[in-house]
Amino acid sequence: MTERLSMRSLGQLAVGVERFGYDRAATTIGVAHLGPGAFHRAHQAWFFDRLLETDPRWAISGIAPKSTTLPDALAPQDGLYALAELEAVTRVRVIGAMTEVLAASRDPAAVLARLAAPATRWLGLTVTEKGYGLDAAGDLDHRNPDIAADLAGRGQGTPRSAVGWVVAGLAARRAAGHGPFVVASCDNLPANGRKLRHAVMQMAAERDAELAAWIEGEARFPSSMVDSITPAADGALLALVESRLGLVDAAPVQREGFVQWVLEDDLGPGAPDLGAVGVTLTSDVEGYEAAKLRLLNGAHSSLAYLGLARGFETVAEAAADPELGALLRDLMIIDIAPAVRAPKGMDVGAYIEAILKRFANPAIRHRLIQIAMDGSQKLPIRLLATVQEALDDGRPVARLGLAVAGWMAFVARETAAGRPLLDPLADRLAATVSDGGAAALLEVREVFPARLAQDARFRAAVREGLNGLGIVATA
Ligand code: CS2
Repeated sequence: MTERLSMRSLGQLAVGVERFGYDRAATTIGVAHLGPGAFHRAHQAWFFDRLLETDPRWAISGIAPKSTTLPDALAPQDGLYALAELEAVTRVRVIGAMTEVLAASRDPAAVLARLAAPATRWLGLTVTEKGYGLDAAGDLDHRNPDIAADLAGRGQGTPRSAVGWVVAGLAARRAAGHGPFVVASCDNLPANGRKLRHAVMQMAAERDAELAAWIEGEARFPSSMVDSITPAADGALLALVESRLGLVDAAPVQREGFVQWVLEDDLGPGAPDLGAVGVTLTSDVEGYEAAKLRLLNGAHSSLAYLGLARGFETVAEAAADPELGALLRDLMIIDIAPAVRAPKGMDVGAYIEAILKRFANPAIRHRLIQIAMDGSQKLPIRLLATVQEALDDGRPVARLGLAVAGWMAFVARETAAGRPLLDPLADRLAATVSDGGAAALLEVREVFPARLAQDARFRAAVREGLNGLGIVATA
């Protein structure tokens, strides 16, 4: 029986497996992270693992806001896990940075103590677009049950939302006489730091005006752009890692070799020196965000829905299809790129070619259905803003309309097949297509603002797109 990866079995690691070189026992936890899922553990934790080689203050406490699955998987492993970088040559590294994993639903007091600890100087979040509980205007969505409960609770009881935990942590720090931690959103939202700050201020103001004033004056919420294609773990990864380590890892992660973190250069004194481990610190995060969210993520979502409609399973398969590949290239170069205010010095053409090469990576099995989830949250950010700007500029939107129609057809197809939609608006979307067909989704205002939905040029492009996908649409 192969032994489990842990600090005790680390000495049995197979020869040639990369691992952290620092003395883990000499580190202290300086980072708390809400949402320690695959992306955090493959991306930010990899940077902090490298920083720990020279600065022991930045070990991570992973805080699972709702589930106990990951804490239970990592506890027997002392928080250790393997990261596989899948390229022509696959590299595997044991990451030691996560020295604590907490389940907020099981031990809220431990979570609050960690957030309030003087040594905790950084609170990261990867809770996905839906995890912030914001409405289309970027305000706290009072219809979100976790947000509503935390607003009503006014700080009493255990937080239920990510924003609630940020406020509770800051309140505890203020009460203890400590300064705030840096609050670093690492999700695919434009101006993620500003959006999170706004949400935290709204919730804090409901709780205590003086707390809100303190947060406003003292706390920093840098925006960031994060990028690395990180497919969900699968059986192949578990087998690969066991064969490489010679040990069993119940919670490995995998990603491509490319990894980028662009962080707003507003971290304040005492922050981790992330620039020393390859993080780009800049005042122009917005340009990097626009390029990545609209070009990479916009292309990803378009490929997911149009690829699934053609029966493809992975990004590489769909991108290799001659017709889809040509459409994707034109969509990026002709339709999306003109709407992207890229950062100074970025060669957008080269950036697009690099993305297409990354999509074609044969070592990565990135399932389209993973990208297709949460479309109601992703589409406005990744495609609809680009559509509106194209319409305002008088540019054609046929391909963009087809991509949007791809999502609508996906919702209709999954609903007709009785397969559950993974989307915070799942019930609403299923009911809408059941009553009015795919085209009726244009009336879902949480996704399609009225100005866009009522634009005849956009409606025609979507209608054409649906017809091209075999869905007769007259609306
Ligand atoms: C993907 C992203 O699942 C998805 O929605 O588009 O996770 C994508 O892989 C990352 O943003 C790449 O950095």
